[in-house]
Amino acid sequence: MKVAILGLPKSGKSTVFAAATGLSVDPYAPPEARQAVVRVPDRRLDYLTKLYNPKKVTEATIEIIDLPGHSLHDPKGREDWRKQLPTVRQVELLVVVIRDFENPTVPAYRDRVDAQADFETVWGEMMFSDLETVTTRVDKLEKSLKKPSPTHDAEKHEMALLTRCRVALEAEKPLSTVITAENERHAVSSFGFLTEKPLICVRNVSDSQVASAAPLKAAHAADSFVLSASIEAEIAALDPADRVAFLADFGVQAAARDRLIQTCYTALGLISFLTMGADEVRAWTITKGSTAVEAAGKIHTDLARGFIRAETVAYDDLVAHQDMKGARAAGKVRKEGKTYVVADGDILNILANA
Ligand SMILES: Nc1nc2c(ncn2[C@@H]2O[C@H](COP(=O)(O)OP(=O)(O)OP(=O)(O)O)[C@@H](O)[C@H]2O)c(=O)[nH]1
Ligand SMILES: [Mg+2]
Repeated sequence: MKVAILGLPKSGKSTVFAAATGLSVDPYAPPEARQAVVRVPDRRLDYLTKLYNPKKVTEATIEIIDLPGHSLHDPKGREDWRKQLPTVRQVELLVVVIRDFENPTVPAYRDRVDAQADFETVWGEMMFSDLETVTTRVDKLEKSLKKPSPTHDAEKHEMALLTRCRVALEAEKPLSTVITAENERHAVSSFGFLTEKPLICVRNVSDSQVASAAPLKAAHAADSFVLSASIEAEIAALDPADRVAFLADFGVQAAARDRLIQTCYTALGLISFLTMGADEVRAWTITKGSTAVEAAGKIHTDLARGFIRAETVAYDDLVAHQDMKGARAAGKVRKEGKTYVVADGDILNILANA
């Protein structure tokens, strides 16, 4: 999974990135794009590791990209925003960080702190960028449709779809409201439309506001939540054992890192299944609704091809009966076929013909 963090200048993006990745980001470094792979914390792996003492433990991972902010109110800034679009178009999910903290040493965007207006600015620019892409392509198609060509029918279809896209964007509706069918999604996937991607809106508030502030109104966001990037940065530096108490002092329940990762999973409709053995205990990411044979294919294409069955036990059942032996004795280990829909936390052992 690939995620990009974006927003206006000095909204706290790199601080959120640092908190999520555990990396330290030099506040005086020139604004630049950074990238890191984050391991997804999963308590279930800890339990399985204790049981099996495997040679290797592999968590699911998320790739996070931190982008510098640009002023969207001057031509140079908008030019720079445009330059980073190819990177943004590749990701599956956008995290927009909006500033809502007072700090006299950090200049505010347009000299005022107005979180709701800032969100609208970023969102408006996303719509505008998609409209530009759509318009450019429509103009091209208009020309080529005037001449006979072997791809005429396909182009006509594309034209109809993009015309609907243009109408929606002009009416300030995101493309996620237009592109709903799987074949449409496929047809426009190469454009990487921003307003088609799930978006998480993060309101970055001062320490004193974090317990009371409400999430921003972000109409088309998959989720909207509040954090204090400066608290998060402090937590990242603490011993894990001290984190809960530290957060409780601010009235915060969980570190935003965990919430952010969880929200990314939910927004993308992802779940994890687990595999275990003496060699490796591992978490794998799949889309909700995936079948056993699709899960097998995630591990190895050969396992999908030769699939016989999946020996399955729910993580909670395993824990309730201590180990595999206990779960088996209690009749909790099932034999499932190709079309079994895998549930979050299922432990799978795939049997396949070589
Ligand atoms: N008081 C306070 N300061 C913050 C908070 N979040 C970020 N800052 C400070 O604001 C400055 C900018 O934060 P960054 O995380 O670098 O902001 P950014 O969005 O990555 O900035 P650009 O990449 O330059 O667009 C840093 O000096 C941070 O320490 C916060 O929640 N509270
Ligand atoms: Mg930054």
